[in-house]
Amino acid sequence: MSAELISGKAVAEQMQNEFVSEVSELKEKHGVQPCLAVILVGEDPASQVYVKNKGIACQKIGVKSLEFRKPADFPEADLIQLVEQLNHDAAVHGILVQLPLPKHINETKVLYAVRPDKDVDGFHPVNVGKLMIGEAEFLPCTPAGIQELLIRSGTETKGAEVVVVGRSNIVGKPIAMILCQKQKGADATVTICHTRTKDMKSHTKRADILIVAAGKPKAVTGDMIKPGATVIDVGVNRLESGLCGDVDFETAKEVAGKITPVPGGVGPMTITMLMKNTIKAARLTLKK
Ligand code: L34
Repeated sequence: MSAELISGKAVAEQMQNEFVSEVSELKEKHGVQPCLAVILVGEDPASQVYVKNKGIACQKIGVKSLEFRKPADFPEADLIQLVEQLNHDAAVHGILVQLPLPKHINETKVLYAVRPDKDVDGFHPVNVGKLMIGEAEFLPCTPAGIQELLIRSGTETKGAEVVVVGRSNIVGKPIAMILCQKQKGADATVTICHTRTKDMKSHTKRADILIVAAGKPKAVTGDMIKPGATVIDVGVNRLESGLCGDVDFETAKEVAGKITPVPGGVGPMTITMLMKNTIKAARLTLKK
């Protein structure tokens, strides 16, 4: 058996095409061009690729993109000052500080500094809290992209056993929270596994939907997957042999019913949901 491929790349392209007309309408009818400010501190090679891809998406859709690239030793206080300056700039609708940040900077402190109504990442504690009670304005981009892929691939989430491998604030915890909400495209029974989980396989084997954000290449292999399950691979690892996910694709695809590839799976969806949130942030200013 060979699993059906869930192409994040194709879904992303389709959604981004829809955004093009949405953005031009915002411009024509309301004179507003959505504007995203992206801050990148340091020279992490992966972050540079992701930020570049975000810029390309902005350009394609007609979102104005401002990039602030700062050296690895950029002081925390200066970073917070830059965020505050963008908070006050009415022309900026969305602010994103690319993670991870260099060690000398307190990430939490920086995330607190972003105005919640410009927090297109959904990382500010106010937005994290709203997500928890089902009132989110901005869903974090990677989890939102995962949910969209489940919906568009026709994977039933209602009543499904979802197992999430990984408990990060960016992916594991928020996707678990999203999928257990009493809402369309959710309503699942969710288990979160992590590095201290006993007998990981006993959990992953039960999953109708297995979401892997372990941060470890090929951490999940075919023998850990329930036959016919939908497998979402969130990992992007740069090995000498090229990019690979946190799922061992070769063995997994023989067991899974549907599976996302790396690259071309969740990554492009993360960027697409960022575009969605940025457009939404621009719309929100019209109501004020
Ligand atoms: N603040 N930091 C903040 N917001 C985010 O939403 C992110 N994330 C994660 C890392 N740090 C962040 C991203 O943007 C991960 N992430 C991300 C974005 C884009 C891609 C992957 C992860 C992506 O474009 N992936 C391509 C492959 C690109 C490559 O590495 O060559 C793919 O097809 O998967």
